Amino acid sequence: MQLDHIGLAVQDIENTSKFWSEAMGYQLLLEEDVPSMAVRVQKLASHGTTIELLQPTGNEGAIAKFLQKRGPGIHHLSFHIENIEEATARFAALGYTALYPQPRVGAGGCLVNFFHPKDTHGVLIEIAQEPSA
Ligand code: CMX
Repeated sequence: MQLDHIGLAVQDIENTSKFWSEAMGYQLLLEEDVPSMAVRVQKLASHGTTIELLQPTGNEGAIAKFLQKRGPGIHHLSFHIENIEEATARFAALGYTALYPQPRVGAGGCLVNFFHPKDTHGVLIEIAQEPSA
């Protein structure tokens, strides 16, 4: 599976983005609110590596909870897959149950699902299918 992006939970998306663009040389690809996840998202890329910044839009949701418990930092690894239904079924056959019964729409219109870090050795795994696939 190809790594699509590294998701970072951030308190201040503008300041974090400034660091990634001016110090790290990353270019802004996308900026949007994802209401289903209660986050504002920026994707920045350089040399084939994509970083996703996630700032909560309120006090609820996975990113708000993560920040309250842990503070800013690496939140998840996201992997590109061609067919999310097939991938979810393959994981299930191996004993790894996705968080959502059906994929949800994430940033950039991708269909996404997740595997709990308690099942995946401490790392939250996202699988993501491009909207056109
Ligand atoms: N990475 C590693 N460990 C994590 C974690 C993460 N991102 N989030 C939680 N944990 C750990 C906690 O540290 C805790 O461990 P301990 O029990 O040892 O203390 C345990 O998991 C449970 O933590 P929690 O705070 O009670 O978290 P929940 O189980 O309520 O929620 C999760 C965790 C994965 C189910 C939730 O974050 C979730 O639903 N995530 C999927 C959706 C999501 O992340 N959306 C954000 C936007 C994504 C996007 O748009 O790309």
